[in-house]
Order: sequence, then C-alpha cells, then structure tokens
Amino acid sequence: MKIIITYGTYDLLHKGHLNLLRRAKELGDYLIVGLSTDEFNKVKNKKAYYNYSQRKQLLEALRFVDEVIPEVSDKEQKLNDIKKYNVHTFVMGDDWRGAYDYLKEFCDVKYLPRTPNISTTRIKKDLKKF
Ligand code: C2G
Repeated sequence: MKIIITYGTYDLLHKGHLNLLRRAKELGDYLIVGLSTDEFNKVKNKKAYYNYSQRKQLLEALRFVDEVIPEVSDKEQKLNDIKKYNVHTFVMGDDWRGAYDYLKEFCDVKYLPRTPNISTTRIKKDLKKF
C-alpha cells in the first residue's frame, strides 16, 4: 500500500486545498494529513479561524483523506512520521519547493503546483468587503 503524507493548516477549506489533497491521494492508496495544531500555528505565526478539532472534522469528511494526525512541530516530526507510517511519498504545494528536500533520502518528495487565485488570506480580505 502506497502511503502519502502532507501537512498544513487547512483553515477555511477551499478549492486550493481540495486540489492539493486530491492530487496527493492520486499518487498512492492512503493519504495522511498532518494538521497543524493551534499551538503549532502560533509557532508558524498563523492565526486559524477554525480550531484544530473543527479543521480536523472538515478534513476527515473528505473522501481523499484517510487519516488526520496532529502536526506539532516542523522538521523533526516529518522525519519521524515518514518512518512511523512507512510513507512512500511526501507531498506539499510548490510554495514549499526545496524546503523538504532533506527528506529525499527517506521517501519521494513531490511539490505540486499551487492553485492560483485562492488562499485563506484572500478569503479573509474579501470577507471584510461584504
Ligand atoms: N495550497 C495550494 N493552493 C493554494 C493554497 C494552498 O496548493 N491556493 C496548498 C499548500 O501549498 C499546502 C496545502 O495547500 O501544501 C495547505 O495549505 P496551508 O494550510 O496554507 O499550509 P501551510 O500553512 O503552508 O502549512 O509544516 C508545513 C506547514 O504546516 C504547511
């Protein structure tokens, strides 16, 4: 079974997230999403509208997603997860291109093109005009 893993905040779920998750799942048989905890978001200096439990519920409702695990740290967790879950491919959007090349000796690393013209930041900005 080819296991795929990806990580993110996935706040205000939108088509860019869905495109990423669908393409990630198409690379294998089982997709694990490392979802940033509220505490880790503070470390990433990201403020999520929905808390971890709400963001987790939304991801778990998607047919592309097989498992959601908490992302509590950056570099070291990814290496541990790859070994723990016997990951075949590590996937991120290409805004992260190069950031995870150090994982290439342990698994495939793929950076997928981001979906243009959509982001959580843009949604928040647009909502202010409502
Ligand atoms: N994404 C995308 N297209 C967009 C927006 C996001 O393909 N228009 C992808 C990102 O590249 C990322 C995933 O969707 O792979 C989740 O996006 P975020 O929640 O913004 O992820 P981020 O906060 O960058 O967290 O340690 C890794 C971090 O947790 C990544």
